[in-house]
Amino acid sequence: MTPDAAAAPEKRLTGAHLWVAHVALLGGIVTGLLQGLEHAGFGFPASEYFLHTYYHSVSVHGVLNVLVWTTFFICGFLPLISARAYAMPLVSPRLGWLTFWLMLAGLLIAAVPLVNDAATVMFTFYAPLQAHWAFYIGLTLVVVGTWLVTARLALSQRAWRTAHPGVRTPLAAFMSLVTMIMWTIASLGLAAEMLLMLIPWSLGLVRGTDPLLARTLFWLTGHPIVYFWLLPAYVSWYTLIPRQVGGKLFSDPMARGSFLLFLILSAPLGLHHQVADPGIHEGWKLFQAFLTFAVFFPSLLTFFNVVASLESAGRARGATGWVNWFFRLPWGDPSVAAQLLAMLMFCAGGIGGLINAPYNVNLVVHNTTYVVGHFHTTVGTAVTLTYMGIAYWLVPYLTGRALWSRGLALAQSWLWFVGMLIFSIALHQLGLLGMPRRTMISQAAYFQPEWGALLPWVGVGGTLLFISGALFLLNLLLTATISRAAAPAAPEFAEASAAPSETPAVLDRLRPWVVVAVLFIVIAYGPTLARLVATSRLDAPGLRVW
Ligand code: HAS
Ligand code: CU
Repeated sequence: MTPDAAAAPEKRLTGAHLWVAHVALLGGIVTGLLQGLEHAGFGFPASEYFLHTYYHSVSVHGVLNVLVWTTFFICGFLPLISARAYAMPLVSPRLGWLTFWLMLAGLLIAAVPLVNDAATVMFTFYAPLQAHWAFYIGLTLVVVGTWLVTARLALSQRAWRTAHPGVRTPLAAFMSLVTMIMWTIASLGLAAEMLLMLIPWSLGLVRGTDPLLARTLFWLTGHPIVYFWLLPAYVSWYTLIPRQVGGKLFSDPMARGSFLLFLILSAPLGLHHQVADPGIHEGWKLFQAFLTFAVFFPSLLTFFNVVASLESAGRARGATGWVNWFFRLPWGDPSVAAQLLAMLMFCAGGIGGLINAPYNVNLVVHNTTYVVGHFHTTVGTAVTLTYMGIAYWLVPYLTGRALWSRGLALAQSWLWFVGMLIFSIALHQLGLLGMPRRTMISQAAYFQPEWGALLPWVGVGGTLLFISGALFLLNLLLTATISRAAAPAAPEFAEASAAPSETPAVLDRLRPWVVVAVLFIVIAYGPTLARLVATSRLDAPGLRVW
């Protein structure tokens, strides 16, 4: 069967996910614009009909962008790409649709309090800030939906293996499954926090809660969630981009190895978000700081493998120097250009992450806008701009209509890159000058004069990002509605120079790695969680400070 025929039954389902994702992104860029302008000194247009306060806006912005845009894009993209990779339809389209409706229902349930200013608790929903129970229940349903996506991909892999004994799982399908399994294991922390703590507490069934225990369970999931966002981008960088630029993937075994390292190393290091929290032993914080440097390694493997793939393509296009291969790549293709720019930004964003991680440096940057700068270069660009680049072939593929304007798409990608450079450099610098994150800064009594010169740039960058995001959405909307030309073929998967058959069998198995992943979590978190549970008084009342 051809990949196109195999993926045909998946197209409408993927399209449904993309609609939700892109509507969320629209809300995300509007709130982002208003927040950027607030920092630039324009005030915040609070209103009882729309966004009640600045903090209401930040909560909506975070939830829509990092929880909804990402999750719905991923749950639409990975199944489709898996069906294409297997050249076999996935099992049970009915389960796929059931999952989608469950996730959508969860999203709508959570959206009611969020929009009505009853869940102004940011996307991290730290207790003892207390949201309406519907917010927690709705988000939990979305997470349960993602587990069903994992189940469907796992069942499909089993069906494929039965039909193809002894053959290595196609790389893109393998990576998609590893991503979902990693996320499913990691999300157990969040599930425990929701089901055992936040939901009963917000319903008034228990007297109080424990902020430290809740935060620790949150970050057990909250760190690996960043790799849940990143790995689908890596799927594209490894399995599609080398072909899109006219080359080959450098190494299939190394690519699988990198994903397996993410499977075992993503979760046991969430304490690097809690360096400043009291009540957790320094020894465990240090241990998890070391693991944070360990999970840098699979990204290094990715850097090496993807650069080698791009370089061979550039050389095949006639480049001879040390760096000019990079400029010989097909920069005129918006899907490629967006993703190359995303990779470039990730070089800086990833290094920023390594700066956040050490204990003493974290004390300088924690809770400042430095962290905001970091995550806009990572999830806000490495991930988001890659998803945009994917959408530039995916939406035409789903609708059968060519992209409305390639020129606009190219301009949009560059505008995002430049806007983000301005925006994130300003935020990094402001953070080093001690400016707090998540603050309506124009109202801060402690406003520092040295912030004044940098703040307008936050507004300039935010405005460029808004324009870029709006052009992206407009281009897709016009593609889906009025574009007349027929869509070109979807990109095929890249061949690998080191072929899948050379991959050791152990790099194509999952069970042993899942066991190791769980073991690492138990080692890194067991003692801390056991002590927190044993000493928890569960007596903090819910607060509504807004
Ligand atoms: Fe992070 C906080 C550490 C990666 C997202 N991070 C956050 C928050 C978010 C986030 C959302 O240790 C804020 C959460 C909140 O609200 O409080 N982060 C790291 C480290 C990495 C890292 C060590 N983060 C990410 C990714 C994210 C993300 C990825 C989203 C997708 N982060 C932290 C820490 C904090 C933190 C602390 C807490 C701060 C605090 O105090 O609150 C690393 O995994 C990054 C390794 C990656 C690299 C880049 C490799 C480059 C590649 C590009 C290939 C390029 C090519 C082209 C092929 C070092 C793979 C090249 C071409 C040429 C010509 C050169
Ligand atoms: Cu982290």
